[in-house]
Amino acid sequence: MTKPPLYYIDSSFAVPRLTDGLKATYDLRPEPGPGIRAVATHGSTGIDAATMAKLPDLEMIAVSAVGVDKVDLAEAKRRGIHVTNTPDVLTDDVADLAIGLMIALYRNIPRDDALVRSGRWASEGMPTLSRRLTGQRIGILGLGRIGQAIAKRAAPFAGEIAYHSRHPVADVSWRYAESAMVLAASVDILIVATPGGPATDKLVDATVIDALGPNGSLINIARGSVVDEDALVAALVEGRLGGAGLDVFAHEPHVPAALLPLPNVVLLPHQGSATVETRDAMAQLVLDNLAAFFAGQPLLTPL
Ligand code: 8YV
Repeated sequence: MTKPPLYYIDSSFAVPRLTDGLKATYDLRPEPGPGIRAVATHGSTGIDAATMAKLPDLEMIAVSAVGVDKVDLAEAKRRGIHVTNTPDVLTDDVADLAIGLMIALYRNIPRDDALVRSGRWASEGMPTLSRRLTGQRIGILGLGRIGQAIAKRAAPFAGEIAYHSRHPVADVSWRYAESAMVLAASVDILIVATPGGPATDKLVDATVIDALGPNGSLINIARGSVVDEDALVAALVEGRLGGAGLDVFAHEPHVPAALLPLPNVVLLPHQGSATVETRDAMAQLVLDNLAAFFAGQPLLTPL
């Protein structure tokens, strides 16, 4: 049986489970063109309207990510193109990493690991003291699946859990803050867990960062676009923000050079969902959604 053509927008986020599965089942095309009914892509690459225009027969876009901010959803809707993503299977990993970034930042794990690894411990002696994480007030910006998973992990050791979302979330006991600003002004750690895209673009701006203040810390495991990165860098360099743990950036894989020497920053290369187990599960979900589409069956995780 001939393999249906598929336009695959590859990414450094890809794993063999996905690329091998796509190659085994589809005629992977390196360029868009007529006759191609489906596209597979990643959260970091998505697909824009210009590319969709080169796919006159496109009916299905399968995204290996929960975040679809790089997919032109308005154009997909206008053309009646199905879009699927990979929610739930990555929630635990992303929430775990948010906790890990908080611990790494508060306890200076990268700094102290480097001290031991470099052999400087004997000559330099004990490093300066870190800060206690237990008891800190934690604010979560965006209380969706990932935000709620973070809150449940942090609640046993946090002084308080508070959040801001567009609307209060039913059946949660945590304090609701009316805005990102109000939330930032009332917590010690602000964790960004919102979707990316126009609705959240630079939601964490200079005023929110200043409200968090010199004793505050920012954790971002969502999208770089949600934070005004220039304002963040300036606040960290000038000491107006106490610290940051960042897994995402405005222009990945490029990271502002001013961040690199700062001791009060932990930097990761977009690792939220980057475990063997989760990326395999995401890949399988992409493959299963594509198989359902071509079989004329209901899609597993349509937007
Ligand atoms: C990567 C992510 O974007 O799920 C998301 O939204 O940010 C990550 O999983 C990547 O697309 C994984 O393939």
